[in-house]
Parts: sequence; C-alpha cells; structure tokens
Amino acid sequence: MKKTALITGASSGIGKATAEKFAREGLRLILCGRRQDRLDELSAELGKNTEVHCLNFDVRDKEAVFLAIGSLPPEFSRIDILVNNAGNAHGLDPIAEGSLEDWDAMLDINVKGLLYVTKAVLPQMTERKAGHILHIGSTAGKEVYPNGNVYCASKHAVDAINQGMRMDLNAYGIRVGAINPGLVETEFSKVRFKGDEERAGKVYQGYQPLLPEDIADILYFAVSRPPHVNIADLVVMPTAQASSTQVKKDL
Ligand code: NDP
Ligand code: 8X3
Repeated sequence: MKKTALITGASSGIGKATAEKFAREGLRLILCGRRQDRLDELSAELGKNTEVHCLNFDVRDKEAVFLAIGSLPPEFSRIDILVNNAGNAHGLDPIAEGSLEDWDAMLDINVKGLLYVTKAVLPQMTERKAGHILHIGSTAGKEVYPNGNVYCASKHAVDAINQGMRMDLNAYGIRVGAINPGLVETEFSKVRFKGDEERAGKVYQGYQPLLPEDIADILYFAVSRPPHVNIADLVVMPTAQASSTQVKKDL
C-alpha cells in the first residue's frame, strides 16, 4: 500500500530534496512550511508523480500546528512517516553576546516545534501501532563547537528526544530514528547569518560539502528498510569534515 510522509521544512534544503526523492519513489506527500509560494511551486512539480497536500504553519504556533494537521483530508490523514526536519541556526555568537530572540527562535523551532508536530501526528500512529518518525538532528547534537552554544543545545535536545521517544514508542512498534548531518549546503547558513550571502557562502568554500540530496537518499534508505530494521541514529559528514571544528579546506 502507498505510504504517506509528512515532511516539515519542505520548502528548502534537506526537506525539499527529501520531498523530491520521496515523490520519485512514489510516496504520498504532505509538505509543510511557511513560504506558501515555495510549497505551491514544489507541489505543482511533484504533483506530476504523486499525490501532494501542502500545510502552511509555523511550528512555533502550537494551535496552528494542531489545526493544520487536524485538517488533513481523509486520503492524507493516515501518516506513515513523519520527517521532523524544520529548523535552523540563528546567529553564531559567544554566549555573552547572543541575542534572546535568536535563542528563543532556536529552542522554540528546533525543539518545541518538533515536539508539537510529533504530538499532533502521534495519536493515529499509536492507535494503529505503526509508524516511522525520523528526526533531522546534527553533528551539533553530538558535540559542541565555539559560539554554537544554543544551536548545539537545541540539537542535543533533539538527540535526547530521539532516544526518549524510541523508548516510549517501543511498545507500539513505531520506528524512531535520527539522521545527524554535518555540513550540508542549503539555506542554513544564509538563515544563520541573517541573509549575509557572502558570509554564508564562505562556510561551504574550499571543500565539497554534503548536498541536501545526500541526506534525502539516506532518509529514503531508512524508510525503505524492512519493518524489523530501524536506523536509530546515524551521523553523516562530508569526507572533508572530521568534526565540527575540523574541515580540510583547499583555500
Ligand atoms: P534550510 O534553511 O534550507 O531549510 C529549513 C527549513 O525549515 C525550511 O523549509 C523552512 O521553511 C523550515 N522552517 C524554519 N523555521 C520554521 C518555522 N518556524 N516553522 C516552520 N518551518 C520552518 O536549512 P536545512 O535544509 O539545512 O535545514 C533542515 C534541518 O537540517 C534543520 O533542522 C537543520 O538544523 C538541520 N541540519 C542542517 C545542516 C546543514 O549543514 N545545512 C546540518 C545538520 C542539520 P519556511 O521558511 O518556509 O518555514
Ligand atoms: C548544522 C551543521 O556544523 O553548522 O547543524 O552545526 S553545523
């Protein structure tokens, strides 16, 4: 039977590439994000291959999250796969200089938003005793780097939530896992540096970063394993990267 996947943050980067990969593989899709024009464009393209439904909500807004997911038409209301991908870094400042707005954004989106979406999707999974939840964590959830403070904290929280959720949903047979990428060239650094394209571009210069498609392929690998196989926690970096602070650059 055709599976349905809900992807948060489908309007760019890893989420968009995942939607494209899943569509090529014939999954039914629920695309989530705030930029409606991006969602419309992607939906029109992927709609040539599969059924697509778009939901526009800010993951920080818990009422909007529950309203949107509760409003799904019957053909999309059985969600087999949830990809908790929406998130970003905001700023890269020493703790004494960090902005409260940036800290709120990272904790509210990357941690609380992920929880709200999961809470809204879970009841039909626990009822059916089936489902698959994949979190996009980060190497920042495995190690802390200078000035990464709150972003790293948010991704360490995702790591803890991934482990806790796997334990709590074990009795239901629901698969829970995380893919933790290192440096992937997306709009991530543009958002982190508040639109400064030059500074963002430098993050990916002098080496081959991961592409969002590399992560999409891994996510599809995870969801296409037989039911007894759960990719619980996977770290993936560009070959040029050895840790958050060690990247071999040819500059
Ligand atoms: P992008 O900036 O390209 O994509 C981020 C996505 O998240 C967008 O689709 C955006 O959609 C969505 N999003 C952001 N804030 C909100 C919000 N408040 N409500 C709803 N959706 C939101 O970056 P990436 O693709 O790189 O990031 C995806 C995930 O991957 C994030 O969790 C990030 O932390 C993680 N990651 C990224 C790495 C990298 O190097 N790029 C490495 C490791 C992890 P919209 O603006 O339309 O709402
Ligand atoms: C994104 C990768 O190294 O900027 O999570 O934290 S990094």
